[in-house]
Amino acid sequence: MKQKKVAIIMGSQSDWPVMQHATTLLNAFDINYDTAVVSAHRTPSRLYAFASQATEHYSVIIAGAGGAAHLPGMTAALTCLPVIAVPVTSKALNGIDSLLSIVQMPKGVAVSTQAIGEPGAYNAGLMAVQILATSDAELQSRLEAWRQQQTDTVPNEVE
Ligand code: RP5
Repeated sequence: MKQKKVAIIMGSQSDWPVMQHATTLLNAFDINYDTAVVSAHRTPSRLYAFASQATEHYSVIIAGAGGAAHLPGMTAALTCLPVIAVPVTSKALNGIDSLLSIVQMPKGVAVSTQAIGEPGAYNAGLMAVQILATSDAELQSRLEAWRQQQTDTVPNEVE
C-alpha cells in the first residue's frame, strides 16, 4: 500500500461538495490521501487526536471549513505540518466569513489560505502537489509538464 501523504479534513460532511475538488489533482498525480470529518467545534477531541498523530502519517494537511472556520488554524496550532486552508462557501455570507476567520492568523502560527469555494479546494490540491514535489524530482518533472500543458491550452486569439 502506498504511504498516505495528504490528509483532507473538513468541518462537516456538508463541506464535501466543495472539498472533493481538492482530490482532482491528487488523483491526477497519483498521490494517496485520506479524508475525514473533523470539526473544531463539534468534535474537538477528534481534532486533537488527529493533529497530534498527523506527522506520523502525512506530509501535508488540507483543511476546509465554513462559517466560523477555526479548523485550519486550530490544526496548524497543533502540528508543524503545512496546513492548506479552504474557506468553504457558506449559506449566510457566501464564504466571506469563512475566509476572514481563516486568513487572519496571529503571528507565529501559519496557514496557507486559498480562495473561497471550488477554486480554492482545487488549488489546495495543487499546492499539496507542489509541496510534495520539492522533495520528489520525478513528481516535480510531472508537475512541470502539467503546467506546460495548461499553458499550451490557452489560445492566443479570441474566437
Ligand atoms: C462548519 O460549519 C463546517 O465546516 C460547515 O462549513 C459549516 C456548516 O456545517 P453543517 O451545519 O452543515 O454541518 O463547521
